[in-house]
Amino acid sequence: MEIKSTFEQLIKLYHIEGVVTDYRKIDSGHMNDTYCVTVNDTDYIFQKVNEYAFKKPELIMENLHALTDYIEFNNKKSACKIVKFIDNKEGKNYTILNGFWRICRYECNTVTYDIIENAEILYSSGFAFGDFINTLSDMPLGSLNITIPDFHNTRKRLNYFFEKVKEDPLGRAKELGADIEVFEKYRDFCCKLNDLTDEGLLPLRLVHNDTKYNNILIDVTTQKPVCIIDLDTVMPGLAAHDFGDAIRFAGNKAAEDETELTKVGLNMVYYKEFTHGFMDSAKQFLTETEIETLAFGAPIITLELASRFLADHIDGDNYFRIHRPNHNLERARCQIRLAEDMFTKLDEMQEYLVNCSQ
Ligand code: GN1
Ligand code: MG
Repeated sequence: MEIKSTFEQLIKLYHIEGVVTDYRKIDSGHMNDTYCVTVNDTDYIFQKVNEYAFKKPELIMENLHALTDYIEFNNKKSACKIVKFIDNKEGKNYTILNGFWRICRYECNTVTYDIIENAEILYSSGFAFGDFINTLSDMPLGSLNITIPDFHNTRKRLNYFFEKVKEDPLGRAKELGADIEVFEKYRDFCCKLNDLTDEGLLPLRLVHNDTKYNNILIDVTTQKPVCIIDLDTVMPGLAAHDFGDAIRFAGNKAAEDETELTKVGLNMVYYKEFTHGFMDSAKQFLTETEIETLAFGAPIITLELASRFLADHIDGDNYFRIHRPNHNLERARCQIRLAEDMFTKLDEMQEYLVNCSQ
């Protein structure tokens, strides 16, 4: 069925008056299908949740209710707001109609960035992501559903990767010896956060778990964050995952899938701006051990993602949406290159973090 007629049917199920006058697909994000849909003169975001990645999407939507209720009832003042989906006529924040849909108002005058051109805008986003964890710090861990089990369990992610290498269903792994070796080399290192958590040295917190820079809507005029989006994986996790993933994305000199690997690397100016902002909101609650883990959280989460991209390539690209052949392989190689560059800068990263924590 034509997508426009799905939109037309959907709005009838909501308190949205008018007709669909325009729509366009928004191509950022590797999971969900996102559209900007204009109904008369008002823009909305219509999003179809990926049911391959999220086996029970209603759990996400329950979490979103719980998060907004928590923030509203407790009158939490945060640095920026979080995305809120509209209720349909039945009072539900999602609708099943040729898929699992949710709708929110489009935030006017905002943009998202895949690559950052100006380091100065990173301070406030770092602050916003740190503040997000702080805002939820009193919410009981058990009040949210687990939407993807073991989401940032790096040890399990690597075990799965090596299983896929062994299985090699499409014969793709046998040509990837040099890439696979990287994961053998860093496997123990990558389990450091698992080890510290198992030893009870790191607290679990409600964290965002997907702190890509394009998951913050930035005001076009002020260049300040307005709204944190993509709350699908807010679950108990580690501060180092949120910090590390944000650095992985915003700190990279190049795009996440850059194929010219000499362009890829950690920009320390970006790193410092983001870190300064993050620590200004997070140092009040982070433990000393957590602060010690933030810097190496960056290469760990970067290699974890590289292993996920590469496992998906080996498996036939079932999970991450690709835009060209070998796209997941290119993404994986870019992330490996980035992690290797981070390793050469770890001392400097750590030193800066310690300065910010004082
Ligand atoms: C996916 O949905 P999106 O594109 O924001 C993925 C993240 C990865 C990211 C890499 C549910 O995020 O874990 O870090 O791609 N989300 C899920 O760009 O797997
Ligand atoms: Mg996402």
